[in-house]
Parts: sequence; structure tokens; C-alpha cells
Amino acid sequence: MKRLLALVATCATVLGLTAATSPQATAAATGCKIDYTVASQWTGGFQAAVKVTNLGAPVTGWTLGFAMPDAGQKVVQGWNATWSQSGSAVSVAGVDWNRTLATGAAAEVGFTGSFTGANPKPTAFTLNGVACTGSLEEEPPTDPDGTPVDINGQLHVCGVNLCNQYDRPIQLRGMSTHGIQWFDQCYNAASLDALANDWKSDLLRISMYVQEDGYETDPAGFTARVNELVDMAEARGMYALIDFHTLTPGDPNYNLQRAKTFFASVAARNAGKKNVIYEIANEPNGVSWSAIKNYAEQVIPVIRAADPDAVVIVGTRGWSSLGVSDGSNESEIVNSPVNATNIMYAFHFYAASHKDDYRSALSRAASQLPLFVSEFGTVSANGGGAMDRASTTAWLDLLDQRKISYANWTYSEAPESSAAFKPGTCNGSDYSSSAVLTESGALLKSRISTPDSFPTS
Ligand code: IDC
Repeated sequence: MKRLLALVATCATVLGLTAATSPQATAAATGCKIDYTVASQWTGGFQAAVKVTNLGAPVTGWTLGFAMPDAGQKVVQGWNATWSQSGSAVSVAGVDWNRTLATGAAAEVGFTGSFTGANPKPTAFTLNGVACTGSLEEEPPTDPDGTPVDINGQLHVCGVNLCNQYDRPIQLRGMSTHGIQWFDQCYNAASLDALANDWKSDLLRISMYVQEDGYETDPAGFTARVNELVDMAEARGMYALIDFHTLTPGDPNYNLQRAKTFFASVAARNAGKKNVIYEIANEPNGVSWSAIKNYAEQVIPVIRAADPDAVVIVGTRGWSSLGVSDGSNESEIVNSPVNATNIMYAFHFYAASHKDDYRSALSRAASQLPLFVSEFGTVSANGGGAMDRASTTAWLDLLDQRKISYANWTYSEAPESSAAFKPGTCNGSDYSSSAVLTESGALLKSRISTPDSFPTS
């Protein structure tokens, strides 16, 4: 179990007179709590996360201040806030979607930094000018018994959240396969053991393309393989997301009959399992929301007839961007939701291509619609290009904060930067060491393997 050292600074200043002289004046206690974590460190550089919890009255705008302990220590790039540094003084101002902090609410920001010599932690944290004094504490490890499926059981949608068997919101963090028609060699006992035990993944998304040499070429064969992977995930305590990976053509209705046939079969076969989630159309594109809704309202009843209690994820307009990539937004879904219960809507992003405007859309939509990030990449939307560490971190911090589940594209050795493994990895039995991981794989493994905090009552 991983133990994180966290610098916990608590500030609690009593404004006005003390209780001894005037009890009424003590009501306005102000405070904040800082959790500071160094996520990784390399020669001359490091990446840190700062979580600031507002223990005082609600604020509608905040500035976090702290002092770099050493003049050689600099913020290189910060995220989830506006960052500036003058000498050793760092100033961090909240942005649109996190500037309001209710009492007890937290904002999570982060940065990469450079340093010379030692790399001591920052000091003198303040929130809106109120000084915080800190002490070094060790976070208690969360050590849940059992696997993600043991702990959470059958999932369901509650409000805008994904909830577990105790009706409490949870976040699943995991990986997506590449197209199983191309990278099937990557999904074997050793790779799935690594995914469950070393990566500590909560879920496996099983990406079954329909076109591009996929399902349409061999319905029985692909159906059988999907079922086999559901069983392998189940045996390791992971959720299995069955992705009917429509992509081109973008209108899911093109595959309506295939979808009905496929889902009738997998839903009947897997109805008794607790670990299955159905994703009925990967990325609708070039098609209206009403056409997608119409498709969903025909496929979902087929699933429900066989497997009444499983969560179903519905793809959204503009490559599952809630319409944003088509110049629209979530309001068309809010105004005309799919007529079904226990469903979530897909939101996909590629961190190097999709940034603040997409994050704002997700933040807005998250309070109105149940969302599931069933696919995202750390790179450009074509699956390649440089990994964008800052944008990926901003996204994942936001998803963690909102408890939005995610699966990363891809747990594969595809020769593209979105893949977690270097080419050739799937010939061997190592799926975890730095020798086989790409930059994206290493980042995702470090995020996914941190302890889950699934509620157990
Ligand atoms: C890409 C793969 C690439 C493959 C291509 C085929 O990474 O190897 O040649 O599909 O269609 C998506 C899609 C997903 C894409 C991915 C990256 O859901 O199928 O995979 N992407 O382009 N949406 C946005 C990006």
C-alpha cells in the first residue's frame, strides 16, 4: 500500500476578540488546510500537487500564497489556477470553475517546478492572506479489503454520480484496450494480472470496433472474445466496460441492427454478473443529438430486457464531446435527455487538443448530467503527438475532484504515443516496469495506482 507524505498545514485564525472576552465575536473562525504532495521528482525537477481545503466561510474568489524555501526553486508550469512567482513568493489564483469554495470544499492545483540542490517543501501557506502554519504528517493509508468489484458490487446511477452498493458515489479509474481486432495479443493473463495488481486498475474497457475489420466481419467470434475478457476482468475483481466502438460511419443508426443483436447476446450472457457496464456507441459524429437519442432509445430496451440493472453509457454528439466539438454543448442533452433510467453520458477528450473550454463544459455539465469519461488520451486527438502533461494533470485532477470515472486510451503496444507500452511489450510478460512503459503509460500508472477511497457503508 502506497503511503504519501503530505505536508498538512492548518490555519485557524479567530477574528475579532477572544472567547474569554466576547463569545459572540468568536463565530467568524477562518481556516484552511493544505495537503502538499510531491507526485514525482527527477534530476532538477519535480511535480507537486496542492490541495487547499477551505475551513472558513464560503469564498467566491481565492488566492493561495506560499514561499519557495530556496531561491533556486521555481514554478515552471502550473495548472487549475493562474500562477505567478516573484522571488520566492508564489501566488496562485483560482479560475472560473474552482474559484467558489464552500466551507469544507477543496480546490486541487498542481505544478511542475525546478530546483537546484535539495528540494525542500514550500512553507508559509496562506489563503486570502490568512497565514497557515504547518506540520509534517503522514496520511493514513486507505486499505480497503478486496477488489474494486468486491467492495462496490453492482453499480447504479444516483443523481449525477456513479454509486456503489452502499448508494455512495465512487470513481472508477482504469484503462481501455485498443481495438481488439488489432491488439488482441495484449490481453492475456499476465497483462490483466498486471493491470489489476500493479496498476490497481478498477476497470477494463473492452474496445470492440464494429467496422475496420471488427465485429461486422465475425459477429460470433468478437462476441465470444468480449465475453472472455469480461470473465478475465471479473476474475481479477475489475469492472468491464463493453464498448461497441462505432467510429466511422459516425451515425450509430448505421449499426442499429448489429447493436441490437450484439447487446441482446452479451446482456443475456452477462446478466448475472456485477462487473459489467455497457457503452452502446463510442463516438457519434456528423450526426444530430436527436438521431443519437433515437438510437439509444432502441438499444437500451434490448439490454434492459436481458440485464435490467446494469449501467448503460450513451455516446454524445461530436465524438462524445457533449456536442462541444460540433459547436454545440450539453444543453441539448439536458433539454432532451434519453428516456431511460440508470444511464450516463460519455465525455471523451484528448489532453493536447482539448483544454480549458472543454474543461469548462465538463464542469458545467457535471452538475446536470451523469458523466463517464469512457475514453481519453494524454496526447492529440489523432492518438499521437507529444504527451501534454500539464493538460492531462489538469483533466485528471478535475475528474478526481468530481468523482468522474475514466478509462485511458490505450492499454496497448500500438506504435503511437497514446499507447501505454512500447512496441514489442506484448511478446513478453512485463507490463509494469519503466522498461516497458511509454511516457503516457508511466503517467497513467502513477495516477491509477494510488489508493481508492471507496465508501464501505
Ligand atoms: C485510433 C487509434 C489508431 C487507429 C484509429 C483507427 O489510436 O491506432 O488507427 O483509431 O480508427 C478516438 C477513437 C479511437 C481513436 C482515437 C485516437 O475513439 O478509435 O483510435 N480517438 O485517434 N476518438 C478520439 C481519438
